[in-house]
Amino acid sequence: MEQAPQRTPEREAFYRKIDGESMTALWNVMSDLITPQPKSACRPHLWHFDAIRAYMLEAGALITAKEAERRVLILENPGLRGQSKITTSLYGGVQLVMPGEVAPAHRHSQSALRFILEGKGAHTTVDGERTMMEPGDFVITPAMAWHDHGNASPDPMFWLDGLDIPLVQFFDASFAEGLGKDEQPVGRPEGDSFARYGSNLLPVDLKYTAKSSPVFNYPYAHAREALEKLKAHSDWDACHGVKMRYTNPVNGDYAMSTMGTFIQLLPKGFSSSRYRATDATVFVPVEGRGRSRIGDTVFEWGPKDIFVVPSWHPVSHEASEEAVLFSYSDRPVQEKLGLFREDRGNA
Ligand code: 1HN
Repeated sequence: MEQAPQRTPEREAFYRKIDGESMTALWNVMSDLITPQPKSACRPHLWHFDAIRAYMLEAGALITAKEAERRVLILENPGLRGQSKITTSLYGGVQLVMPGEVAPAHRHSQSALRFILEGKGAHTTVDGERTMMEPGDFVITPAMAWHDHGNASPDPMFWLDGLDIPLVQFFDASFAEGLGKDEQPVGRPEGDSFARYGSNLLPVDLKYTAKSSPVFNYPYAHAREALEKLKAHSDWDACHGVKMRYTNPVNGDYAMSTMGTFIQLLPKGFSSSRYRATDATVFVPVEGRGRSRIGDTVFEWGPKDIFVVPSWHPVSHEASEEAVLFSYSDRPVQEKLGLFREDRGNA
């Protein structure tokens, strides 16, 4: 794209005149609109879990989950402060539910994922079915599904919330309502969805049209077992190690329509090839330690830390111990719109 044309007194006078009519000249802004490569305010950033955890416990003493509705500290990308965004298109936050607390039932058009960081024995109820949550579990709250959380365990429970809030905001399509009580009625036994849809079986006459997977808890134990088997083959991907995406068993699509979710294993000592893609990605190491280079920035990470790789920034990972990383991005949306692009170097 060409740079903006020179400004002359005649042109300036013209711009002022049309400015009053809510018009502006494309030729002055075109090169900012149509950039040769993605140009984002989103920055690489890492939050250490220890720091998040300490602040969350402080928040735990300041406000109840009930009063807050959701006791969450938003992870705001430093390049996007004040916008409640972890990347340009997605939201991230860490939620704390203390023993005995409930986060009351509500629903909204934003879809949410939970990735459990610490604690065991808290539950979430989604559209009438309850599931217990454990570290490493990936749990879905689909758009407009009633959901409430509770913690009957003796320990605080922490998880990462990923939502498509900025996407819904972009489309001006937000709807939300409260149920008016803490907990929704439970209508199905625990484990019903998993038995029905998550066992490599489907109900024989299933006609399923919802956008989100009918499985809403993808237990870590299952994903971990798969990675453990696959790592032995050593046909590791040069950019990703052993990387899998969570799927909707009905159609093989992503588990959620607006957010792609992934789990990958980096073998001990593995050093990945440089990779870049248009989907800015939020990573959460679950096990192991390592470092990631994002452009000129290097992050050292361990379990439960959270870091962001912005769109089109080259990233490479090194695992000093065998590591497992969960991640999420807007890749399904970009793929559906024909916008997704990746660059594997020559790997
Ligand atoms: C929400 O419903 C939850 O249900 C968490 O746990 C975070 C952030 C913004 C809007 C709704 C939850 C949220 C949220």
